[in-house]
Amino acid sequence: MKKYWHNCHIATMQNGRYSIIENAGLITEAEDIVWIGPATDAEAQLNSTSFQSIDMNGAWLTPGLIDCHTHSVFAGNRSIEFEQRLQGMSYADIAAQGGGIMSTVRATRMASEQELLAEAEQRIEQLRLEGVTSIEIKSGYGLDYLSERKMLRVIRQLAQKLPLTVKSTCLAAHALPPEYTGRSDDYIDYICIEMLPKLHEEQLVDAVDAFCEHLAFQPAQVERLFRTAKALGLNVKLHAEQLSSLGGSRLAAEYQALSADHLEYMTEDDVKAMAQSGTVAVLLPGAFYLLREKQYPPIQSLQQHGVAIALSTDLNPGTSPVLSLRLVMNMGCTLFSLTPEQALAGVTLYAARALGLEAQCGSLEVGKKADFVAWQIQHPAEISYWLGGDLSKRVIRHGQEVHF
Ligand code: DI6
Ligand code: FE
Repeated sequence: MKKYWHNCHIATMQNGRYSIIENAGLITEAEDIVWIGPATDAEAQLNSTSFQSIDMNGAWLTPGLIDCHTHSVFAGNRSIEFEQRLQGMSYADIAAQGGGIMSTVRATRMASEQELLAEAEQRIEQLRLEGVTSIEIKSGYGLDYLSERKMLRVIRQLAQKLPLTVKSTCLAAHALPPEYTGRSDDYIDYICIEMLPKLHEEQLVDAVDAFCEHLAFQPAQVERLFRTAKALGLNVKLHAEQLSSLGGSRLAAEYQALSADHLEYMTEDDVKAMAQSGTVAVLLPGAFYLLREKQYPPIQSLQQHGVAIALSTDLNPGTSPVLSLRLVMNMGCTLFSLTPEQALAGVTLYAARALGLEAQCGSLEVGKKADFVAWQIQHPAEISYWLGGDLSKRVIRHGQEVHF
Protein backbone atom coordinates (compact mmCIF):
# COMPACT_ATOMS: atom_id res chain seq x y z
CA MET A 1 0.00 0.00 0.00
CA LYS A 2 1.13 3.53 -0.77
CA LYS A 3 1.82 5.99 2.06
CA TYR A 4 1.05 9.69 1.76
CA TRP A 5 3.20 11.80 4.10
CA HIS A 6 1.73 15.28 4.32
CA ASN A 7 1.43 18.49 6.36
CA CYS A 8 5.16 19.12 5.98
CA HIS A 9 7.81 21.17 4.21
CA ILE A 10 10.66 19.48 2.37
CA ALA A 11 14.31 20.38 1.80
CA THR A 12 14.94 17.85 -0.96
CA MET A 13 18.72 18.64 -1.20
CA GLN A 14 18.50 18.04 -4.93
CA ASN A 15 21.69 19.38 -6.60
CA GLY A 16 23.17 20.01 -3.14
CA ARG A 17 20.81 22.95 -2.42
CA TYR A 18 17.92 23.08 0.02
CA SER A 19 15.56 23.00 -2.99
CA ILE A 20 12.63 23.73 -0.70
CA ILE A 21 9.05 22.67 -1.33
CA GLU A 22 6.73 24.34 1.18
CA ASN A 23 3.38 22.77 2.07
CA ALA A 24 4.60 19.59 0.50
CA GLY A 25 3.61 15.96 0.27
CA LEU A 26 5.58 12.79 -0.32
CA ILE A 27 4.25 9.47 -1.60
CA THR A 28 6.11 6.26 -0.94
CA GLU A 29 5.48 2.73 -2.09
CA ALA A 30 7.27 -0.06 -0.26
CA GLU A 31 10.85 1.25 0.11
CA ASP A 32 10.79 3.96 -2.53
CA ILE A 33 9.75 7.55 -3.16
CA VAL A 34 7.20 7.52 -6.00
CA TRP A 35 6.03 11.12 -5.89
CA ILE A 36 7.08 14.40 -4.27
CA GLY A 37 5.63 17.88 -4.72
CA PRO A 38 3.25 20.55 -3.44
CA ALA A 39 0.45 19.00 -1.38
CA THR A 40 -2.15 20.66 -3.60
CA ASP A 41 -0.97 18.47 -6.51
CA ALA A 42 -0.97 15.24 -4.53
CA GLU A 43 -4.67 14.41 -4.86
CA ALA A 44 -4.44 13.66 -8.56
CA GLN A 45 -1.74 11.12 -7.74
CA LEU A 46 -3.77 9.41 -5.09
CA ASN A 47 -7.34 9.15 -6.40
CA SER A 48 -8.70 5.67 -6.87
CA THR A 49 -5.80 3.99 -5.05
CA SER A 50 -5.98 3.10 -1.40
CA PHE A 51 -3.26 4.64 0.68
CA GLN A 52 -2.23 5.28 4.24
CA SER A 53 -2.26 8.95 5.19
CA ILE A 54 0.41 10.14 7.63
CA ASP A 55 0.21 13.61 9.19
CA MET A 56 3.72 15.03 9.74
CA ASN A 57 2.50 17.84 11.99
CA GLY A 58 4.22 20.71 10.15
CA ALA A 59 7.66 19.07 10.25
CA TRP A 60 10.57 19.77 7.89
CA LEU A 61 11.62 16.70 5.92
CA THR A 62 15.25 16.26 4.89
CA PRO A 63 17.05 13.24 3.48
CA GLY A 64 18.27 10.79 6.15
CA LEU A 65 21.72 11.80 7.33
CA ILE A 66 24.74 9.88 6.02
CA ASP A 67 27.97 9.46 7.98
CA CYS A 68 30.43 8.62 5.20
CA HIS A 69 33.70 8.07 7.13
CA THR A 70 33.77 6.16 10.40
CA HIS A 71 36.00 3.75 12.25
CA SER A 72 33.16 2.83 14.58
CA VAL A 73 34.12 -0.83 15.12
CA PHE A 74 36.96 -1.06 17.68
CA ALA A 75 37.68 -2.20 21.23
CA GLY A 76 38.77 -0.07 24.17
CA ASN A 77 39.28 3.68 24.05
CA ARG A 78 42.18 6.14 24.24
CA SER A 79 41.11 8.84 26.69
CA ILE A 80 44.57 8.50 28.29
CA GLU A 81 46.11 9.71 25.02
CA PHE A 82 43.76 12.69 25.03
CA GLU A 83 45.24 13.51 28.42
CA GLN A 84 48.81 12.98 27.11
CA ARG A 85 48.23 15.25 24.12
CA LEU A 86 47.03 17.98 26.45
CA GLN A 87 50.24 17.55 28.43
CA GLY A 88 52.20 18.34 25.27
CA MET A 89 52.74 15.03 23.44
CA SER A 90 51.87 15.01 19.75
CA TYR A 91 49.79 12.38 17.93
CA ALA A 92 52.98 11.29 16.13
CA ASP A 93 54.98 11.04 19.42
CA ILE A 94 52.32 8.79 20.92
CA ALA A 95 52.27 6.57 17.82
CA ALA A 96 56.09 6.31 17.86
CA GLN A 97 55.90 4.96 21.43
CA GLY A 98 53.59 2.13 20.42
CA GLY A 99 50.38 3.92 21.38
CA GLY A 100 47.99 5.48 18.92
CA ILE A 101 46.46 3.19 16.33
CA MET A 102 48.54 0.23 17.62
CA SER A 103 46.98 0.42 21.05
CA THR A 104 43.53 0.03 19.48
CA VAL A 105 44.89 -2.77 17.27
CA ARG A 106 45.99 -4.72 20.36
CA ALA A 107 42.57 -4.31 22.02
CA THR A 108 40.67 -5.13 18.82
CA ARG A 109 42.70 -8.27 18.09
CA MET A 110 41.80 -9.58 21.57
CA ALA A 111 38.08 -8.82 21.31
CA SER A 112 35.47 -11.32 20.10
CA GLU A 113 33.05 -10.59 17.27
CA GLN A 114 30.24 -10.38 19.81
CA GLU A 115 32.10 -7.83 21.92
CA LEU A 116 32.96 -5.69 18.91
CA LEU A 117 29.38 -5.87 17.68
CA ALA A 118 27.90 -4.85 21.02
CA GLU A 119 30.29 -1.91 21.45
CA ALA A 120 29.85 -0.64 17.90
CA GLU A 121 26.09 -0.92 18.15
CA GLN A 122 26.03 1.39 21.16
CA ARG A 123 28.08 4.05 19.37
CA ILE A 124 26.05 3.81 16.19
CA GLU A 125 22.87 4.08 18.25
CA GLN A 126 23.96 7.63 19.16
CA LEU A 127 24.26 8.50 15.48
CA ARG A 128 20.97 6.84 14.58
CA LEU A 129 19.16 8.81 17.28
CA GLU A 130 20.22 11.96 15.43
CA GLY A 131 18.74 10.83 12.12
CA VAL A 132 21.58 8.86 10.50
CA THR A 133 20.18 6.28 8.06
CA SER A 134 23.40 5.34 6.19
CA ILE A 135 26.94 4.88 7.44
CA GLU A 136 30.35 3.80 6.19
CA ILE A 137 32.54 1.77 8.52
CA LYS A 138 36.21 0.94 8.00
CA SER A 139 38.29 -1.96 9.21
CA GLY A 140 41.91 -1.12 10.00
CA TYR A 141 42.38 -2.11 13.63
CA GLY A 142 43.10 -5.75 12.81
CA LEU A 143 46.02 -5.53 10.37
CA ASP A 144 46.17 -9.28 9.78
CA TYR A 145 43.82 -11.43 7.73
CA LEU A 146 41.79 -12.94 10.55
CA SER A 147 41.48 -9.74 12.56
CA GLU A 148 40.53 -7.60 9.56
CA ARG A 149 38.03 -10.30 8.60
CA LYS A 150 36.60 -10.23 12.11
CA MET A 151 36.04 -6.47 11.87
CA LEU A 152 34.49 -6.70 8.40
CA ARG A 153 32.17 -9.51 9.50
CA VAL A 154 31.00 -7.31 12.39
CA ILE A 155 30.32 -4.51 9.90
CA ARG A 156 28.17 -6.87 7.81
CA GLN A 157 26.35 -8.03 10.96
CA LEU A 158 25.55 -4.43 11.89
CA ALA A 159 23.92 -4.04 8.47
CA GLN A 160 21.77 -7.11 9.14
CA LYS A 161 20.83 -6.11 12.65
CA LEU A 162 20.08 -2.39 12.32
CA PRO A 163 17.71 -0.39 10.11
CA LEU A 164 20.70 1.23 8.49
CA THR A 165 22.47 1.14 5.12
CA VAL A 166 26.08 0.14 5.84
CA LYS A 167 29.04 0.33 3.48
CA SER A 168 32.17 -1.55 4.51
CA THR A 169 35.64 -0.30 3.65
CA CYS A 170 38.82 -2.34 4.01
CA LEU A 171 41.49 -0.17 5.65
CA ALA A 172 44.13 -2.87 6.15
CA ALA A 173 46.70 -0.23 5.11
CA HIS A 174 46.00 1.90 8.18
CA ALA A 175 49.26 1.28 10.09
CA LEU A 176 52.20 -1.08 9.93
CA PRO A 177 51.59 -4.06 12.24
CA PRO A 178 54.48 -5.01 14.58
CA GLU A 179 55.03 -8.31 12.71
CA TYR A 180 56.20 -6.24 9.72
CA THR A 181 58.42 -3.67 11.44
CA GLY A 182 60.90 -2.32 8.91
CA ARG A 183 59.15 -4.20 6.05
CA SER A 184 56.30 -1.98 5.00
CA ASP A 185 56.56 -3.05 1.34
CA ASP A 186 56.15 -6.66 2.42
CA TYR A 187 53.01 -5.75 4.35
CA ILE A 188 51.55 -4.04 1.28
CA ASP A 189 52.35 -7.21 -0.70
CA TYR A 190 50.60 -9.29 1.93
CA ILE A 191 47.48 -7.10 1.64
CA CYS A 192 47.54 -7.11 -2.18
CA ILE A 193 48.36 -10.77 -2.75
CA GLU A 194 46.60 -12.49 0.14
CA MET A 195 44.37 -10.45 2.34
CA LEU A 196 42.35 -8.32 -0.03
CA PRO A 197 41.57 -11.01 -2.63
CA LYS A 198 40.31 -13.36 0.11
CA LEU A 199 38.24 -10.72 1.88
CA HIS A 200 36.80 -9.67 -1.45
CA GLU A 201 35.90 -13.24 -2.31
CA GLU A 202 34.04 -13.49 0.99
CA GLN A 203 32.08 -10.40 -0.10
CA LEU A 204 33.14 -8.44 2.94
CA VAL A 205 34.51 -5.38 1.13
CA ASP A 206 32.72 -2.53 -0.67
CA ALA A 207 35.73 -0.22 -1.04
CA VAL A 208 39.43 0.03 -0.22
CA ASP A 209 41.07 2.83 1.78
CA ALA A 210 44.59 3.57 3.07
CA PHE A 211 46.32 6.05 5.37
CA CYS A 212 48.76 7.96 3.14
CA GLU A 213 51.07 9.69 5.62
CA HIS A 214 54.68 9.74 6.84
CA LEU A 215 53.72 7.66 9.86
CA ALA A 216 51.78 5.19 7.71
CA PHE A 217 52.13 4.48 3.94
CA GLN A 218 53.82 6.26 1.03
CA PRO A 219 52.03 7.20 -2.20
CA ALA A 220 53.90 4.50 -4.16
CA GLN A 221 52.60 1.87 -1.73
CA VAL A 222 49.09 3.26 -1.88
CA GLU A 223 49.27 3.13 -5.65
CA ARG A 224 50.06 -0.59 -5.59
CA LEU A 225 47.09 -1.14 -3.32
CA PHE A 226 44.83 0.93 -5.59
CA ARG A 227 45.89 -1.13 -8.61
CA THR A 228 44.99 -4.32 -6.79
CA ALA A 229 41.65 -2.88 -5.68
CA LYS A 230 40.79 -1.74 -9.19
CA ALA A 231 41.73 -5.12 -10.63
CA LEU A 232 39.24 -6.67 -8.20
CA GLY A 233 36.59 -4.18 -9.31
CA LEU A 234 36.56 -2.31 -6.00
CA ASN A 235 36.20 1.43 -5.46
CA VAL A 236 38.97 3.29 -3.66
CA LYS A 237 39.15 6.14 -1.13
CA LEU A 238 42.07 7.68 0.73
CA HIS A 239 43.08 9.34 4.01
CA ALA A 240 45.19 12.06 2.44
CA GLU A 241 47.04 15.21 3.48
CA GLN A 242 45.90 15.01 7.11
CA LEU A 243 49.23 15.77 8.78
CA SER A 244 51.49 16.56 5.84
CA SER A 245 51.39 17.05 2.09
CA LEU A 246 52.33 13.88 0.17
CA GLY A 247 50.11 14.25 -2.91
CA GLY A 248 47.78 11.46 -1.82
CA SER A 249 44.70 13.39 -2.88
CA ARG A 250 46.10 13.78 -6.40
CA LEU A 251 46.83 10.06 -6.49
CA ALA A 252 43.28 9.35 -5.31
CA ALA A 253 41.96 11.54 -8.13
CA GLU A 254 44.11 9.69 -10.67
CA TYR A 255 42.47 6.44 -9.60
CA GLN A 256 38.95 7.94 -9.72
CA ALA A 257 38.60 7.54 -5.97
CA LEU A 258 35.11 8.09 -4.57
CA SER A 259 36.63 10.42 -2.00
CA ALA A 260 39.81 11.81 -0.48
CA ASP A 261 39.42 12.56 3.20
CA HIS A 262 40.90 15.02 5.77
CA LEU A 263 42.87 17.23 3.27
CA GLU A 264 44.23 19.92 5.62
CA TYR A 265 47.60 20.01 3.80
CA MET A 266 46.42 19.66 0.21
CA THR A 267 47.79 21.98 -2.49
CA GLU A 268 46.13 23.91 -5.30
CA ASP A 269 47.23 21.25 -7.81
CA ASP A 270 45.64 18.55 -5.66
CA VAL A 271 42.37 20.52 -5.68
CA LYS A 272 42.44 20.80 -9.46
CA ALA A 273 43.06 17.07 -9.86
CA MET A 274 40.13 16.25 -7.58
CA ALA A 275 37.86 18.67 -9.42
CA GLN A 276 38.72 16.97 -12.67
CA SER A 277 38.03 13.44 -11.44
CA GLY A 278 34.89 14.34 -9.49
CA THR A 279 36.38 12.90 -6.30
CA VAL A 280 34.49 14.11 -3.21
CA ALA A 281 36.43 16.03 -0.53
CA VAL A 282 35.40 14.58 2.84
CA LEU A 283 36.24 17.06 5.59
CA LEU A 284 36.50 15.83 9.17
CA PRO A 285 36.27 18.82 11.50
CA GLY A 286 36.10 16.58 14.59
CA ALA A 287 39.66 15.31 14.04
CA PHE A 288 40.79 18.85 13.15
CA TYR A 289 39.29 20.14 16.39
CA LEU A 290 40.50 17.35 18.68
CA LEU A 291 44.07 17.48 17.32
CA ARG A 292 43.91 21.26 17.70
CA GLU A 293 45.14 21.49 14.13
CA LYS A 294 46.04 24.96 12.86
CA GLN A 295 46.20 24.20 9.14
CA TYR A 296 42.80 24.56 7.47
CA PRO A 297 41.77 22.54 4.43
CA PRO A 298 41.60 24.88 1.40
CA ILE A 299 37.83 25.31 1.58
CA GLN A 300 37.56 28.33 -0.70
CA SER A 301 39.70 26.75 -3.38
CA LEU A 302 37.68 23.51 -3.21
CA GLN A 303 34.50 25.52 -3.64
CA GLN A 304 35.88 27.67 -6.45
CA HIS A 305 36.91 24.57 -8.37
CA GLY A 306 33.54 22.94 -7.82
CA VAL A 307 34.75 20.02 -5.69
CA ALA A 308 31.83 18.50 -3.75
CA ILE A 309 32.42 18.72 0.01
CA ALA A 310 31.11 16.10 2.43
CA LEU A 311 31.35 16.15 6.23
CA SER A 312 31.70 13.17 8.52
CA THR A 313 32.43 12.27 12.16
CA ASP A 314 35.58 10.16 11.45
CA LEU A 315 34.30 8.39 14.59
CA ASN A 316 37.45 6.68 15.96
CA PRO A 317 39.05 6.18 19.38
CA GLY A 318 42.18 8.25 18.66
CA THR A 319 41.65 11.49 16.83
CA SER A 320 37.88 11.80 16.72
CA PRO A 321 35.77 10.20 19.46
CA VAL A 322 32.81 12.07 18.01
CA LEU A 323 29.34 10.58 18.45
CA SER A 324 27.34 13.38 16.84
CA LEU A 325 27.05 14.16 13.13
CA ARG A 326 25.04 17.27 13.97
CA LEU A 327 27.97 18.55 16.03
CA VAL A 328 30.16 17.96 12.95
CA MET A 329 27.71 20.02 10.87
CA ASN A 330 28.00 22.83 13.39
CA MET A 331 31.82 22.58 13.28
CA GLY A 332 31.70 22.54 9.48
CA CYS A 333 30.02 25.95 9.74
CA THR A 334 31.96 27.54 12.61
CA LEU A 335 35.43 26.10 11.87
CA PHE A 336 35.31 25.64 8.09
CA SER A 337 32.93 28.49 7.16
CA LEU A 338 30.38 26.31 5.39
CA THR A 339 26.81 27.56 5.37
CA PRO A 340 24.19 25.40 7.09
CA GLU A 341 22.91 24.57 3.60
CA GLN A 342 26.37 23.37 2.54
CA ALA A 343 26.75 21.44 5.81
CA LEU A 344 23.44 19.67 5.18
CA ALA A 345 24.47 18.87 1.60
CA GLY A 346 27.72 17.50 3.08
CA VAL A 347 25.92 14.92 5.20
CA THR A 348 23.31 14.04 2.57
CA LEU A 349 23.89 14.30 -1.19
CA TYR A 350 27.69 14.58 -1.15
CA ALA A 351 28.10 11.98 1.57
CA ALA A 352 26.04 9.62 -0.61
CA ARG A 353 28.33 10.41 -3.54
CA ALA A 354 31.39 9.67 -1.39
CA LEU A 355 29.96 6.18 -0.86
CA GLY A 356 28.78 5.51 -4.38
CA LEU A 357 25.19 5.61 -3.06
CA GLU A 358 23.95 8.69 -4.91
CA ALA A 359 21.50 6.74 -7.07
CA GLN A 360 19.87 5.33 -3.94
CA CYS A 361 19.90 8.09 -1.30
CA GLY A 362 21.26 11.52 -0.35
CA SER A 363 18.35 13.58 -1.69
CA LEU A 364 14.58 13.26 -1.75
CA GLU A 365 13.71 12.50 -5.36
CA VAL A 366 11.47 10.08 -7.19
CA GLY A 367 13.25 6.76 -7.66
CA LYS A 368 15.37 7.01 -4.54
CA LYS A 369 14.80 5.15 -1.29
CA ALA A 370 12.39 6.74 1.16
CA ASP A 371 15.05 7.56 3.78
CA PHE A 372 14.17 10.78 5.53
CA VAL A 373 14.04 12.66 8.80
CA ALA A 374 11.03 14.77 9.83
CA TRP A 375 12.34 17.51 12.12
CA GLN A 376 10.15 19.69 14.37
CA ILE A 377 11.98 22.88 13.42
CA GLN A 378 11.17 26.19 11.74
CA HIS A 379 13.95 26.08 9.14
CA PRO A 380 16.54 23.47 8.04
CA ALA A 381 19.41 25.76 9.16
CA GLU A 382 18.44 24.72 12.70
CA ILE A 383 19.93 21.27 12.14
CA SER A 384 23.40 22.88 12.14
CA TYR A 385 22.53 25.72 14.49
CA TRP A 386 21.70 24.07 17.81
CA LEU A 387 24.79 22.89 19.65
CA GLY A 388 24.21 19.86 21.85
CA GLY A 389 20.87 18.47 22.93
CA ASP A 390 18.43 16.49 20.89
CA LEU A 391 15.99 17.77 18.28
CA SER A 392 12.52 16.32 18.17
CA LYS A 393 12.20 14.22 15.04
CA ARG A 394 10.86 11.10 13.35
CA VAL A 395 13.17 8.89 11.29
CA ILE A 396 11.90 6.96 8.27
CA ARG A 397 14.07 4.41 6.48
CA HIS A 398 13.06 2.57 3.33
CA GLY A 399 9.50 3.82 3.83
CA GLN A 400 9.16 2.54 7.40
CA GLU A 401 9.25 4.61 10.56
CA VAL A 402 12.21 3.60 12.76
CA HIS A 403 11.34 3.20 16.42
CA PHE A 404 14.07 3.59 19.02
N1 DI6 B 1 43.37 9.24 10.39
C1 DI6 B 1 42.64 9.42 11.47
O1 DI6 B 1 42.27 10.48 11.90
C2 DI6 B 1 42.32 8.13 12.04
N2 DI6 B 1 42.89 7.23 11.11
C3 DI6 B 1 43.51 7.91 10.20
O2 DI6 B 1 44.08 7.37 9.26
C4 DI6 B 1 42.92 7.95 13.39
C5 DI6 B 1 42.76 6.56 13.85
C6 DI6 B 1 43.29 6.37 15.25
O3 DI6 B 1 44.07 7.18 15.77
O4 DI6 B 1 42.90 5.35 15.83
FE1 FE C 1 39.65 8.26 9.39
